[in-house]
Amino acid sequence: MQKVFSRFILVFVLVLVYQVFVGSALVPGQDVSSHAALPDLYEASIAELQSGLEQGLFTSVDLVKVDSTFCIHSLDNDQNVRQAYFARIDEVNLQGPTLRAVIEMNPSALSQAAALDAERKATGPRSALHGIPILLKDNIATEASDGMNTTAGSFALLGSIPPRDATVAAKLRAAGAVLLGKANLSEWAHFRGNLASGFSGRGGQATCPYFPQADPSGSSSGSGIGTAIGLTAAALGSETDGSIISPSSRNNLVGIKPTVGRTSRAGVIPISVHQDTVGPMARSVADAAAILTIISGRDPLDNFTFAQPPVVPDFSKALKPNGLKGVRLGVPRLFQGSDKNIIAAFNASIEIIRGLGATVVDPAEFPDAEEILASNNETIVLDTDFKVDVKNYISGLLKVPTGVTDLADLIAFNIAHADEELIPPFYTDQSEFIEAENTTVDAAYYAALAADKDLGQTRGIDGTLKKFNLDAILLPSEGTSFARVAAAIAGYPIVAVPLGFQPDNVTATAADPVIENAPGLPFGLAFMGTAFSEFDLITYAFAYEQATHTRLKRLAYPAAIPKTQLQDVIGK
Ligand SMILES: *[C@@H]1O[C@H](CO)[C@@H](O)[C@H](O)[C@H]1NC(C)=O
Ligand SMILES: *[C@@H]1O[C@H](CO)[C@@H](O)[C@H](O)[C@H]1NC(C)=O
Ligand SMILES: *[C@@H]1O[C@H](CO)[C@@H](O)[C@H](O)[C@H]1NC(C)=O
Ligand SMILES: *[C@@H]1O[C@H](CO)[C@@H](O)[C@H](O)[C@H]1NC(C)=O
Ligand SMILES: *[C@@H]1O[C@H](CO)[C@@H](O)[C@H](O)[C@H]1NC(C)=O
Ligand SMILES: *[C@@H]1O[C@H](CO)[C@@H](O)[C@H](O)[C@H]1NC(C)=O
Ligand SMILES: CC(=O)N[C@H]1CO[C@H](CO)[C@@H](O)[C@@H]1O
Repeated sequence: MQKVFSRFILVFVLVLVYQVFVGSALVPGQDVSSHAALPDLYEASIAELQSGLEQGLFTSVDLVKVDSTFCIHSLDNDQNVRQAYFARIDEVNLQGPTLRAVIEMNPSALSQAAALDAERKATGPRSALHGIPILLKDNIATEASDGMNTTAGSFALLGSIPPRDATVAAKLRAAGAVLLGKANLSEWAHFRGNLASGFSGRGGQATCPYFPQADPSGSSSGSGIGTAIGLTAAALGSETDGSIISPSSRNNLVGIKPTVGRTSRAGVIPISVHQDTVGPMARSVADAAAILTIISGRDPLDNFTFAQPPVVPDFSKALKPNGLKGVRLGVPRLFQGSDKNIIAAFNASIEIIRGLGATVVDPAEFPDAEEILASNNETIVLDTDFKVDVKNYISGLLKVPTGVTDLADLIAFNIAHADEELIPPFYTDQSEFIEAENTTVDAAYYAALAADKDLGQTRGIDGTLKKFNLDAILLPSEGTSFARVAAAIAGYPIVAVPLGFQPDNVTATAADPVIENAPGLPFGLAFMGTAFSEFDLITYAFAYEQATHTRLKRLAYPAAIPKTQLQDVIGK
């Protein structure tokens, strides 16, 4: 009895301490007392939102209103409502810190949320995502009837009509998620040329909410920014080489880069059929796992998806707090990068992971690391694939108002619309396009493709796992571009979680046009494995996340934290 009681007191004190220190920090200057049951949208988990919806504390319409900048015109011109509607995104997207995370809101989001609210009342929720707003990277197609564009950030595809939702968008829609809008990105998923991450012609320069004018990383930049500060419950990004993992880490998130073939790419503006993959970016491993469960699976429109086992696991079942016990992880130090602050935090994480019962083999170098570092085969494959795959994507569109049909047209379009796309002084480059246009599918291409598979899989990740008898590979997810290259060319999965923040005594670099390093910028920890090992990687990442809870140890800078909360819109 005594023991139970003191445990109760302890929990009570912990909750109180959490409320005082974390709770108050999360809602600067806000009175939460009268709405204690409402989740703070900066951090609200999908489960918390779902539970609030189920209890009737708020509706999906309320969520969209808080999260949405729009619909006001068609629905209600009352000034108070207008304030609420424009709330969180409006506060930070083009005003205040001008983060430029979101390109377009879904004009149908509010009516879809209302229909989903009615359906919940009548027949209950369809899934864990019923009524939950999700932001999509602007290379993921949505039905034109919604009223949103799908452009990879380029004016060249403005007004184009896709034949249907991308399969991942259709799966979210079928699960009852609200497709909230399109996120800004590095244009063409960072394949146009040597440009700052987070820039697109249509969306402008996105920046990181952890330091003014800082590089948000990319190419899923807006998906990362928007999720980091609660402009949405979570987002989808896509990765060819680093584009989910890097912005997830830079924006203090959990990112899952699934095995190529785990999630369908049908309806996703491509770089390479051999390396592209779509995955969740979320504030917790649990949220990311819930989304991955819904978007995974075989799809007749993308035959790579038939490489996965027929039954999609429920990735939420991978959330085991003791998930690192008895696991063997290896550290390829040659790929850890050179940032001393990151390496120090990474070293500390290894001790935590050992403390959680894992064996860490350190170092566990890739046997052919030097060859991977020297190889340029990936460039040949991506350049050649892009030219073919982007033409395929465009040829499947029902309408393209600009008339572009292929890569040569895109290059010409940019020159003809230089004021919108090739903007001086920072955004004039399209060298990657020009290089890709100069490729042909030839013997050298097939040799490069075969070399990548051999280097990335057989002599890369699989070879290293086998050599050291490992379950997975552990690395910082910033400064590991070479290791990401191995996972990229292999088509293998990565799960990243928050690891730490640049300390306050770091000197901010000059803005060129964005700041590359600065105090408080987050970085992540990556778990990498063999094909279709997402379930295990999620288990490891969850155990580490639960033991550390690094995400809340530092918030975005104050101006980048939206103030509007659910209590500001409910019943208004
Ligand atoms: C696309 O953007 C244009 C211009 O901003 C807008 O008029 C249109 O409604 C959007 N949606 C579609 C499906 O074209
Ligand atoms: C998918 O289909 C294409 C063309 O139909 C074929 O060339 C390719 O080998 C197939 N890929 C897989 C992974 O089955
Ligand atoms: C990290 O750990 C490695 C291996 O134990 C060690 O060689 C290195 O000096 C450590 N670096 C930092 C910055 O702590
Ligand atoms: C491609 O990889 C093979 C095998 O490692 C290597 O011999 C070749 O030099 C690489 N080609 C390029 C262009 O890097
Ligand atoms: C095009 O490719 C050829 C042969 O691969 C190369 O010699 C030439 O320099 C390339 N041109 C450009 C503009 O990249
Ligand atoms: C910065 O602060 C860290 C502690 O956060 C300390 O270990 C490090 O030595 C400091 N570096 C400099 C250059 O002052
Ligand atoms: C939703 C939103 O704020 N979209 C904006 C994205 O950026 C472009 C370019 O500045 C604006 O025109 C959009 O209104």
